Amino acid sequence: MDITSDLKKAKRGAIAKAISIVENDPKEARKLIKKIYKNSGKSMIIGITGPAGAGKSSLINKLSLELRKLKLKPAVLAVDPTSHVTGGAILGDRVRMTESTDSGTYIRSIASRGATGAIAHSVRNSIRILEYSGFNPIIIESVGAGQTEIEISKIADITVVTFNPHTGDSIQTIKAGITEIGDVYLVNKSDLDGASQLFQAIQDFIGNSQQQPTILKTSAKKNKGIKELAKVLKEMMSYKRKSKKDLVKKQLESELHDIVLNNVSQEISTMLGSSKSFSTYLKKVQDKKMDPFEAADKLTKSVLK
Ligand SMILES: Nc1nc2c(ncn2[C@@H]2O[C@H](COP(=O)(O)OP(=O)(O)O)[C@@H](O)[C@H]2O)c(=O)[nH]1
Ligand SMILES: [Mg+2]
Repeated sequence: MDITSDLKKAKRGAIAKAISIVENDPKEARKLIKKIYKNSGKSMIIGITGPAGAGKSSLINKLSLELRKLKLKPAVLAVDPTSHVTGGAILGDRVRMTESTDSGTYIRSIASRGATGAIAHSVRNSIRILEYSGFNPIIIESVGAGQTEIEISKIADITVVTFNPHTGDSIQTIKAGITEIGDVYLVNKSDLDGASQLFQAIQDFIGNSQQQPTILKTSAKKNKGIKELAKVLKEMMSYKRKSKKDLVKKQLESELHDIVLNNVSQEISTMLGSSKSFSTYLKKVQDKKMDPFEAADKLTKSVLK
């Protein structure tokens, strides 16, 4: 039977299967995306990023409940670079997010497999599946580990950056440039010492930046500030709806660009692998008869001919 009719009914098994296809089976994934592509680009994507242990999963668990009270139907994709290595991380998240799963929120971990391009690919297509199944917003939890979080902010319509008082390098991180990506900055674990100082520091540092981001204190543990966060996000969702179309256009431009670059790079890789001139020039470079740049120029020209 066609999986799409079960996806339309938001059947969990079908969603899980479809996301696995998108992650593991490029051929089948293409067939599936062909069927559901038309319906994509409708849901708001909320990226929630921050260092491991910032409390993102705990927060999202509570946040989903509040979003549902506001008549929204959230789903969560957790992009977890550790999930391949340690099952523990996923298990921990499952435990932390049971409440929201019970209430109907769909939650899924996606392995990031290291390569940023591959993450973006799986995430984008998983989003399409969740959109097809009627979820909105789609929350992406990502560990703030340099590249990944920048990638996620390309995909997200709304980006939430989380900090907590127990991360000593928070202010350093703030200064290191991720300040540009946030629509909302959270000081999570506000029940801990130092939250107010951190809140103040963030406010001083980015409060009067051009985007005028919202800065909030939340505690997943004490269930504080989360209702407020849900309200802010709902407002942002309707406010950003207007600019969403343009954003989607830009995102598709960058996706198409990525896919073509990826295709071309794979083809060229294969060509080089079996190319006689590659081994000839390589030998010259290895024997110090030609420098690598000259050899690369000649090879590039011959490949692009
Ligand atoms: N004190 C306190 N601890 C929290 C809070 N939120 C999460 N934690 C704890 O912080 C740890 C990491 O939480 P988790 O949600 O997995 O963080 P993530 O790695 O960012 O997803 C867990 O032990 C949580 O119980 C909070 O608001 N206050
Ligand atoms: Mg987590």
